[in-house]
Amino acid sequence: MEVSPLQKARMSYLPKLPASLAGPIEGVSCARLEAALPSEDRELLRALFPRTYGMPTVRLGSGSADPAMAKKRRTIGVILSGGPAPGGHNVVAGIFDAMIQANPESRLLGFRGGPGGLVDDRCMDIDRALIEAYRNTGGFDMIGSGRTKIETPEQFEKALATAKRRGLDAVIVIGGDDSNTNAAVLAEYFAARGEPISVIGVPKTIDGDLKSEVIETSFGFDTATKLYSELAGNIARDAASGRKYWHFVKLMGRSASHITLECALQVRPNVALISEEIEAKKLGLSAIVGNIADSVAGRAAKGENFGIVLVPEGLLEFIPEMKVLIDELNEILAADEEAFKALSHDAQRIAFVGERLSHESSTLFDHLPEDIRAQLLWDRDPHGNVQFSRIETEKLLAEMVGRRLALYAKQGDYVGKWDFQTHFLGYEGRCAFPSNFDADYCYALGYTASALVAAGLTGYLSSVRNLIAAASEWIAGGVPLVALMNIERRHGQDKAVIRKALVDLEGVPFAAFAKARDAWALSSDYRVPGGIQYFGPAEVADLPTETLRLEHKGR
Ligand code: FBP
Repeated sequence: MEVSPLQKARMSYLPKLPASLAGPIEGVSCARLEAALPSEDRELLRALFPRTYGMPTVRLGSGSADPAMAKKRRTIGVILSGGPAPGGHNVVAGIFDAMIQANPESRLLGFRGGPGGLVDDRCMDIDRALIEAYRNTGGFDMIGSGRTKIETPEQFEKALATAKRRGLDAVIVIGGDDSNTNAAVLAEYFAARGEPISVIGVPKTIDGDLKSEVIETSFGFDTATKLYSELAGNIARDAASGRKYWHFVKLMGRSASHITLECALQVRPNVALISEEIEAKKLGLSAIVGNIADSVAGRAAKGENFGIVLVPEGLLEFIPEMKVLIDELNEILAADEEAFKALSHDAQRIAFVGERLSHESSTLFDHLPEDIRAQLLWDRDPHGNVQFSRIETEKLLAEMVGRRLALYAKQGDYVGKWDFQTHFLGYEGRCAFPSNFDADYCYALGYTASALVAAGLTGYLSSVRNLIAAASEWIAGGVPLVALMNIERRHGQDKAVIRKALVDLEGVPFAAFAKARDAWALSSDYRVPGGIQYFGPAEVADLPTETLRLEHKGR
């Protein structure tokens, strides 16, 4: 395969490692710290995960491990799970390099197409040649990804049968909150069956919502937000050049608004909606539209009939009346799944749910444009999530703002020219070449995952922190997966899942945004971050996100 000049150049990039992992694996000690417990639903989680509940956080350091254990010949299976995120291939490279360094006879198997690959035993050998071809590249195409939820007894049996057939010592799941829920459940299942097969997770997702005290960020967030910020900055400059459009830019990130917040800090748009704030302030759709229309009218009064609005992908679910509607839809679709699936037209589907909704939700549903109503009824993903990437929230808002401005104009509160463009930035950010930060972070996470396997642990999430410092000072370790879980309603049932970390409205990144946004609403001083730099001075090429920098400042 012919590779691009950039790919060729990136092949020789050597990711940096924390000092504690730089030597041989038998020189890595594993200190068990205090027990890590979930912040809520403890009794239920203890009952569901009796063998992996209450384990300690661990820290890897320079020291000595049991050499026989560390250098054991192992077969490890790896799964890339959920949406792609830049750096996944470097995680695999980190796992591979660490296990081969410990024992050159060890073997890495890649399960194809996500967790379903383990269930159905679809796998391939990952050898050095394959690793070399994918170092520092974006994408998950080395082995593919998928979103299968492992939950039926038959799926567990099949996963175990595959693991035994392939002689696996460990399974490493590289995934987001749902995928690591799979990892937690699998670890418990193997332990309950007395099978000595480790299950270790790696925190992936561009959404940035898989984090905690010890997981400072998920990988992929850095690269994806840099790419979206570049594009949003360019769009803002185009708006200021053409002076005729308001741009409504929806940004990926299923539920949490971390991506939107980071892009706002980078670009300084006229409006950026933060779903978590909207939920906390119980702002309805009408109030949100009013806020945007006020910014448009204010700018029009200065002769500036252009601007940029950033909209988080999952916004609708955080608007109180929409959340009630979506919850009701989820229950209806789960309860009457077969009857609903038998319907073949949008109009029939809309009528079907319309009859079953409460009076308030049915009134709201009726007022939404027909294409949005249809999009709200599209299939949930295998984990029960509404697929917000497919709902055109940016269009809904732009159209509603247009209607509100017409009203303002009638009242004499708006004199201006209204025209808009809509964009969705999502898929284009998930497979970019990882930034230097993500290339290093991913490699370190993979290396750490291998070291956790070598320490005989199961049910842990690989953790690398102190990420604002030089990579040599990063701290590697692991956090028990169950400590990150809570109970949530999915597919009409209560389920134990890894808790999504939403934007902290008390946190420093949000405070920085909230302080500046009133000025941004009327100003055209957009900030244009430009493209990701892979080479050049560290202050340009190795910059972490504003979110990470400000969060560290707040510690
Ligand atoms: P993960 O949580 O699996 O990392 O997925 C992230 C994401 O990119 C979301 O931001 C988005 O809503 C979703 O995947 C889209 O999923 P799909 O690739 O199935 O369309």
